[in-house]
Amino acid sequence: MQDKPIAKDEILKELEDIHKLDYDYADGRILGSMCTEAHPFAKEVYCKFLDTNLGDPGLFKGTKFIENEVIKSIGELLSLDNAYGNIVTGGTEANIMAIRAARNHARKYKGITDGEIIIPESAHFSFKKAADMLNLKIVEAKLDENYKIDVDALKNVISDKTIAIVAIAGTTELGLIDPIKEISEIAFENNIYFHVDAAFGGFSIPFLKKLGYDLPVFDFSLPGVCSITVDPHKMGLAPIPAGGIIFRKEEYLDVMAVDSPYLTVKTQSTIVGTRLGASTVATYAIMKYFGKQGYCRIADELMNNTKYLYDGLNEIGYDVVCEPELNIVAFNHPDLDTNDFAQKLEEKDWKVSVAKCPIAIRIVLMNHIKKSHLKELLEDLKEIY
Ligand code: 0PR
Repeated sequence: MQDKPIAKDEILKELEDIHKLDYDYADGRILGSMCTEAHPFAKEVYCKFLDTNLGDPGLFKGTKFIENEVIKSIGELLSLDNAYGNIVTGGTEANIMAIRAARNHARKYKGITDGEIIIPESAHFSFKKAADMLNLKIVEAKLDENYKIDVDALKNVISDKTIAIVAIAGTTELGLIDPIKEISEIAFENNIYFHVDAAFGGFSIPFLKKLGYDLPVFDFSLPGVCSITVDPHKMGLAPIPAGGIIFRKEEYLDVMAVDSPYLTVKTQSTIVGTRLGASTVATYAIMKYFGKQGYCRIADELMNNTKYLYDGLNEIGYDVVCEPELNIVAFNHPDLDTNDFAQKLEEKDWKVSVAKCPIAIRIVLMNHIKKSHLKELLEDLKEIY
């Protein structure tokens, strides 16, 4: 740090220049992100609540009330009347909380001290962090030919040490929904904690179903489901950092509680102590602002764009990995190696990401990618072909 203060204008000028290194969602070039530009109204609300700290809720009773309301609303969206949980920093923290709840619950009620979690090969890497931090062993459940959990393979890896089973509603790479109903039954019968990672799909599947899209049930209406991750900062169009963890029962929060003697509350169950209230309030505001109708409109629009890209790719002759269930399309060039293909797209200034399972270019059709961008992309893809 320099000795003397610097004038605001000078600092702002410097920051503006540095900010130019960042890609802008509005350019429509970011094709592999699950985040998007937050709605201007959400940003406006965010700024008003920047000083609030949900880590000491007795001091911020209004903001804590809003967190409870958001959890209630998301819970209702997921067919749960009395939801418990928190708005956290993202899907990673939400998944770690779910696994921590499962581990502590199994330790307390089943005496399991060297637990295992069963996750699909398609699971987000946040579960690897969870297992590492919580000293758990990962057991992978194989996928079937459609890149979804193979239920029989899953049954075979359940053991006395299994403290949680994880399934995904909207996989990171392909946007697919695992056979959650079948897995819920298995988890329920075996009295095993079942967590659904709907970080991506949680804010679109309920709306698409409402519109009549034929998508499987994935929520708390299935008795085996104990918790669901659903991220406002992905398909919810809320500003970062806004992940959501919803628990069916309060006891899952209770088993994680530690004493917090000098706070305005006696215990704390979240991982993070001092917690920003702004993104939670912005989530509340944007959910009210859109309502179910608004989210239905957005989800439908994004699926239309997805179909447009899917059809366009097939028309040119690209190998599309699977028919999209949600707004992600993964594909390969019939001849080129995927990384070389990605390089060609990078040269044309498209920011793509490469999926690993299977290896393919993956495009997440978020709100910032408009039809006009897709037209441009398809033109470039025609050229590369
Ligand atoms: N669960 C699923 C199913 C996810 O896809 C992700 C993130 C997470 C959990 C973790 O969420 P947080 O990143 O909020 O902790 N999926 C994307 C990914 O890792 C996130 C992402 C977002 C990646 C923007 C790139 C990007 O530009 O691929």
